[in-house]
Amino acid sequence: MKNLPVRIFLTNRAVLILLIILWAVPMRSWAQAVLTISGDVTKPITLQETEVKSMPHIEVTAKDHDGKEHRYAGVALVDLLKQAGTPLGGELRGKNLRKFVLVKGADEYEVLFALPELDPDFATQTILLADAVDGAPLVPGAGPYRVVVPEEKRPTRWVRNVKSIEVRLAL
Ligand SMILES: Nc1nc2c(c(=O)[nH]1)N[C@H]1C(S)=C(S)[C@@H](COP(=O)(O)O)O[C@H]1N2
Ligand SMILES: [Mo]
Repeated sequence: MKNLPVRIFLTNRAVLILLIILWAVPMRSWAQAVLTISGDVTKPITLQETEVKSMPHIEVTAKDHDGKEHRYAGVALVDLLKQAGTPLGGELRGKNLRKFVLVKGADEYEVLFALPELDPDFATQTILLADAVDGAPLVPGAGPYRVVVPEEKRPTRWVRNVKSIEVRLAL
């Protein structure tokens, strides 16, 4: 009988922990990742997942790290840059050719692309911000967005968990 208060305390604590878990697990999976496009652009933007999903998507086939071909779907990186007001196409001359793009993952992993690499007036491949692979959303370790550089021989620039895209001017 002496143990009753202790037992009630432990039971309450167990219930509390259970409630926290029940609350936190869906909060994590429901949390919407945001994507920011900022820096040397005329219209910096922050996009919700629903906004990215509603943008025109294209598909590319590319060899993964595992050496197998996969079908990636997503938004062309250039379309996101366009939305934020990045100089592209005919504007890619003079000083604008010193502008570059830094794509950053949630773990701060960061890679650089030159604007002509992303612009269809220059590039022959389409570099993608993929949100699906083989018809399914990317796994949490890679998604919701991952860069796909279809023709590149190593997947080093295939940034996982992309959270921001920044345009900068080289000095
Ligand atoms: N966010 C993030 N993306 C990343 C990396 C990283 O460390 N962090 N590593 C890169 C490297 S070096 C490689 S080889 C590939 C590995 O891809 P995989 O995870 O599909 O095997 O992811 C690339 N993308
Ligand atoms: Mo790598």
